[in-house]
Amino acid sequence: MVKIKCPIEVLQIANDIKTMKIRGAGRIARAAAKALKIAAEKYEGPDDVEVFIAYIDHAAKILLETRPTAVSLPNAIMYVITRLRRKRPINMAEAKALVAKLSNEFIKYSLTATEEIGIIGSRRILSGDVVLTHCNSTAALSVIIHAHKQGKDIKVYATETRPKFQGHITVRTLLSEGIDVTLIPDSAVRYIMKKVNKVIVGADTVAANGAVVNKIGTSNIALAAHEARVRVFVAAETYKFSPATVIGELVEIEERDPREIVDEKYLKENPNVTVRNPAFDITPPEYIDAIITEEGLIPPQAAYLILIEKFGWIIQDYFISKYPSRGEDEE
Ligand code: RI2
Repeated sequence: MVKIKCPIEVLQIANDIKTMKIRGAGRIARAAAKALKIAAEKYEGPDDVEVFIAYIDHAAKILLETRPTAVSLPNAIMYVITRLRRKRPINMAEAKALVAKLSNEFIKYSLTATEEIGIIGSRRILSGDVVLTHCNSTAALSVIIHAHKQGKDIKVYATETRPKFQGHITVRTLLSEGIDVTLIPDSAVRYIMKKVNKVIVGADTVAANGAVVNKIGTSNIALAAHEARVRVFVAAETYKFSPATVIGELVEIEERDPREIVDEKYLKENPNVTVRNPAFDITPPEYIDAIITEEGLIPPQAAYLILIEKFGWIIQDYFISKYPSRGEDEE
């Protein structure tokens, strides 16, 4: 089949996701959906829906190869592609319009979900609460900002989040909302935990057993919170739940360039030192009190129910591709 080149704008978005110019699990998902819409608009191949779908698949593949951990990215792409395939558009105009519609639909859903999480989660924040957050999560910040807008008096500790220092973005956002915020180094978490009474973080991926994959350091925070009897809330839209984990797939943890930790000179002068830069870690469900989703506040153990409700047919497809007899109709 003819291979049509991916437009430069799509390659640019893919590169921005890879280099973290566009970052945050929700943001990269929306950017990927937008990139597919741009790909559809820029299509210059033959007037053949099958070729068009193969071209969209190719763009999707490039986007999927950018970052491996946040499932929001493949879920956003899957949202567009599976519906495009199922709908079977009869001509090019319909196919292009459908990709644009699905992309807009996903983006709107994502933005609304973040708002709803803020409203739902804010009910658990009380005046006088001292909240600790890690990295920079739009969903977690939505909870804090909603609570503040309701007139609740809250104080926030934000971790720096080495090596990329996303904590500074969190601080800027909270300050611009007029919220009392203190920046702390990641290593001060256990020391500060005495003053904290709630932890709120985001998620890149939630597994079927309720384990949460989030920015490296999250599991240390959850452990320190558990020791100090401080509640841990995770704010996560349902497209951050991973359907592949239902069939036993593991979540790949992204290892980034060591030069985000040390410079080139250090690496040259210390050839025997191995520097590792894992970007995420896994917090087991036992250390999480609740996950705040747009579908409501759930115990982490209910992740499977969300997955079946939201991705049931995709999970079914996974099973059919592995065990074809499952797809056969019963007598
Ligand atoms: P929202 C980020 O990953 C952080 O781990 C953050 O907690 C998570 O995405 C969710 O962010 P990175 O892209 O979708 O900074 O809630 O590596 O904004």
